[in-house]
Amino acid sequence: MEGAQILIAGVGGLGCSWASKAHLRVNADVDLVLIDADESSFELSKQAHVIKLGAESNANGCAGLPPLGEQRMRNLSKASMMLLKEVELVILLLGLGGGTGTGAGMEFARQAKRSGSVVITLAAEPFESQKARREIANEGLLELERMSDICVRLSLDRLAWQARERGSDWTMGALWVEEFVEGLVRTLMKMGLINLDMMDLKAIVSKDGKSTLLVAQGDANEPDLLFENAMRAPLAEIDIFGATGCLLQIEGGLGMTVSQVSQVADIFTSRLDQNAQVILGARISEDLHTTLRVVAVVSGKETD
Ligand SMILES: Nc1nc2c(ncn2[C@@H]2O[C@H](COP(=O)(O)OP(=O)(O)OP(=O)(O)O)[C@@H](O)[C@H]2O)c(=O)[nH]1
Ligand SMILES: [Mg+2]
Repeated sequence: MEGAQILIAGVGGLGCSWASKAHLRVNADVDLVLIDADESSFELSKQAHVIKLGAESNANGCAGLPPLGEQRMRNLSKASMMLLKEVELVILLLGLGGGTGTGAGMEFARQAKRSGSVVITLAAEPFESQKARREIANEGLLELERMSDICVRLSLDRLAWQARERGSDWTMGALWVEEFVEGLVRTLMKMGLINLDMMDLKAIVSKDGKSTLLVAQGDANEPDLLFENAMRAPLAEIDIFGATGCLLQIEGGLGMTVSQVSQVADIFTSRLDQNAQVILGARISEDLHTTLRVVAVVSGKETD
């Protein structure tokens, strides 16, 4: 896979904010689209394609009404299908609980699938205390999961809590999302030492059951810590036990050894089903020095 066509898509207020920040880290390599009814979201990036939902600019967005967001997105399917034409992978970022992210986000995922893309969605769940928003979120989530090859649910409570621990801007918790998207894009963009490509990704995500994603970075000599880091991600649920498929990409500096790669691979696959299909890739990136970066796409989990 020489340069897969990847599109980062942000939908709604939080989605656009996350997507534009994540895109700054990889902007030479991938496209960005911002989708919102609220034009102020488009000021976040100069490089973005924009899709404006609804006729007039409206700071209320889609007013907390997912069906309105969905309808407006459907009306613009011509524009989005044009944009999606050559795209192989969509990384979709949104916050559930409002009208735009929930409604238009789900419809955009549907359009992306229809045009043949693999869709990886990062969906933030509203804070526990936001009861009304959580109800809206739950309504939209099922369909969003159905439309995505992988739907990773982020817990805003966990995200805010961890961001606070790291002393970063907890209001958005964007740092973790930026790192996650960067790891994912860098992994899926280029060819590895062992060749992984979009077909491998499709083979893994097409398994029955749920899929999730782990991304971690850490010292090459501390594989246990690396795994712990991955498990500490602010996901709404992390359960890889018994999964039947795993695509594991390990990236390290020039000094990365075969034994480091196999130790990390052992740890990340030890909880999978013993007959799991594991596709392993490894790549050297000079800028990583003694750090390893691991991206694991885990699929075929039992649905609950
Ligand atoms: N951490 C954090 N979460 C936010 C912030 N703004 C919104 N959210 C969360 O993200 C969810 C979606 O909010 P938005 O992205 O603003 O909603 P939208 O998709 O634009 O929807 P409408 O404006 O109703 O059309 C909400 O349920 C909030 O819980 C923020 O600044 N920080
Ligand atoms: Mg909004």
